[in-house]
Amino acid sequence: MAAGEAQADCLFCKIVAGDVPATVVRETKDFVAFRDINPQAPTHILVIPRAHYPNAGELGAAEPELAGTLLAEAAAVAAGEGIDETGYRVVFNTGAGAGQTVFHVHAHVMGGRGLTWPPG
Ligand code: D5M
Repeated sequence: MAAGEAQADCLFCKIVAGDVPATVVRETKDFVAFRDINPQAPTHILVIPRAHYPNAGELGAAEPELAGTLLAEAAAVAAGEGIDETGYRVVFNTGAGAGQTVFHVHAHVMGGRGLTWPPG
């Protein structure tokens, strides 16, 4: 398998392909942002690269420029949702032990309520 190639068994690759429906809020040549199906905050959006990388570390190692642009996309989504002024959180769960359940890198962009620290 070539790095970045779509995976037949990947849920988020299916969303990128349009084979699984999602509530898309923003799309660019390289990224898709859609509402999380199980929101943990009033605003909870997932930002994914169209290319398949299993997690943030692997994306950063293989495509550092794309990884950097993902942060800009997260900020653009937060601004589009109007949560940039009040504060928001960008999370990359990495590994099952940290709660990652979908192994296609995704930034959780969450806001719209006060967020406490540390997270669970
Ligand atoms: O985050 C994976 C996230 O993906 C989790 O918050 C639920 C969300 N999810 C799962 N299936 C869907 C679909 N079909 N649409 C939108 N959101 C979805 P993780 O960090 O891997 O636990």
